[in-house]
Amino acid sequence: MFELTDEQHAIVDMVRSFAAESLAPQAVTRDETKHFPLDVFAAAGALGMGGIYVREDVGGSGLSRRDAVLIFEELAHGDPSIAAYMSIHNMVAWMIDTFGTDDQRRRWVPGLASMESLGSYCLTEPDAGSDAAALRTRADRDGDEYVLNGVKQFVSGAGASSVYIVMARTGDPGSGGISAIVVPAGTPGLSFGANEKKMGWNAQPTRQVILDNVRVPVGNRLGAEGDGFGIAMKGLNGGRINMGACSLGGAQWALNQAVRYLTERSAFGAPLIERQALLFELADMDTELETARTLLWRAADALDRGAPDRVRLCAMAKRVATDAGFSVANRALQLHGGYGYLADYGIEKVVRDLRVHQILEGSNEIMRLIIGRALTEQ
Ligand code: FAD
Ligand code: 2MC
Repeated sequence: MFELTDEQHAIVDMVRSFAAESLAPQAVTRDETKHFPLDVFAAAGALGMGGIYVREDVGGSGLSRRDAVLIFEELAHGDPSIAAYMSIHNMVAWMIDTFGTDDQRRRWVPGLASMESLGSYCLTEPDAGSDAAALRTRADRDGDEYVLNGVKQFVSGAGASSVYIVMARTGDPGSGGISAIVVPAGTPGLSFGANEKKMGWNAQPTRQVILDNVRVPVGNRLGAEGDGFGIAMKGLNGGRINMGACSLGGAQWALNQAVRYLTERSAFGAPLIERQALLFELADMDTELETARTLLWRAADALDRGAPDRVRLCAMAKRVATDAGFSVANRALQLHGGYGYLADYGIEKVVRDLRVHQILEGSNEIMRLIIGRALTEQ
């Protein structure tokens, strides 16, 4: 599990070049101008990164979760915000590929896999975040159609995406009354809120998705009526480890910058890297990232194998990797002194981008809830 295959080395090399050439150079500017780079996504899609673990008959790359975390870590070296959106997009493509009918797969997945069309995942609501099963958006049956009404909050990619997977209530209160329904862009009654002003993740839009008597065919539902919550959660297991990988990539980049900076920067007559206090700080940062990476690879492997403890391991890995990622990036900023605080160095952007990984795709408190429940249910 810890030795990369030749194929994985080749994938890492390819993504590393893509991140260095297509993501890193504009990362600071994209953050400043809030630019969501559709051309970069199309290029990533052409390289197979729009449907990483989607089956090949609909344009996917057919790779494993273990491969995916390597890819997301490399992408995040170039820009964590873009890497993280690509993770959400891949989650959407995977949900349709896995739970969709042949017709649904053929209709939506090829465009998503090529990233010519983009996907958004709509679970959270203004009054239902961590307690996702309390969601209130309704999808009421009217003949062969569902009529959707409600508001989804904090939807990444909203307004730019073509495909929205909306978790909506088709039955009783609680997790068993929820269905996952695909709402294509342009459907009458579908509109979007303002682009939220955020601390980070500025290179991707976050908006409300507003559903006002939106009619879609019943054939747009993924899986059976009432299966939606399980589908949403299964998507998030992979999303959570990808988000952990994005944290590792951003933090590893920041650590590399700190090593270089302390080597070049002198104070009190010698390069700062010669101060053992600082070298030990770097050593701790390196160790924390490697520890998180080890757990993340184990969780990805568990997901690939369908291991019984995969949910618990994905939650642990998400918690550990996103906490380590933010902490390491923040300490890398400190090690840059005042320059770390300047936008031009790119470090403060990474700190801002990684902060939200501790909150979304299940906050780190919710990860503890999942781990704690598994512990007490044994
Ligand atoms: P709340 O659930 O209100 O939680 C508030 C605080 O209480 C948190 O610290 C939480 O951890 C804690 N808490 C809650 N319940 C418990 C408990 N039982 N025990 C202990 N602590 C608890 N959602 C989507 O569906 N799609 C997206 O694309 C998406 N993108 C996002 C992008 C951004 C930039 C952001 C900020 C959010 C995004 N989200 C998205 C929403 C995100 O998943 C939620 O913000 C998150 O799940 C937390 O929900 P909440 O904000 O309602 O916080
Ligand atoms: N994988 C597979 N199945 C899962 C699961 C998981 N990770 N989590 C829950 N389920 C199943 C569970 O097994 C149960 O199935 P069944 O009814 O067959 O027994 C069902 O779902 C209901 O689960 P619970 O009884 O645990 O439901 P509860 O409401 O008590 O708690 C909780 C669920 C808190 C774990 C869930 O609401 C949660 O994960 N909340 C966090 C929300 C979240 O992650 N939001 C992210 C939004 S997306 C985002 O932020 C982006 C940036 C895209």
